[in-house]
Amino acid sequence: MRPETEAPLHLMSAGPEDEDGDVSVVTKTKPKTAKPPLYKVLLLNDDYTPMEFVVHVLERFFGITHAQAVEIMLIVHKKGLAVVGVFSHEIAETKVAQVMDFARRHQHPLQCTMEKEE
Ligand code: TYC
Repeated sequence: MRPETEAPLHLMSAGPEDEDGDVSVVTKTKPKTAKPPLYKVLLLNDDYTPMEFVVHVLERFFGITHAQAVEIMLIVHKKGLAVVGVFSHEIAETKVAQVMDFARRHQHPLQCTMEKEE
């Protein structure tokens, strides 16, 4: 657009082209909204909780298949701990509470914790 013919902002056409054939493109930068942090839910090994109980907990509260649950349980058993899933703070807190409550009610010392990612 030639500067000398430039109209005041409030009189400018909203259409795609002005009288010079210039196409106006509205560019907007999206305001950045901080991403909410994610939390890893960790399952810890112990010497007393039965393997089948851990597998059941994983299937029940983390919606994974029996085969995946066995895999994760064995990782925890061999390595000491494993990440079971990654969730928002609220969901992670709920999962931890569900696992801890279920283990306590069955008198198993199974421990589940959460940890902020990165
Ligand atoms: N180590 C337990 C056992 O030998 C099994 C176990 C696995 C316990 C995973 C806790 O998070 C756990 N019975």
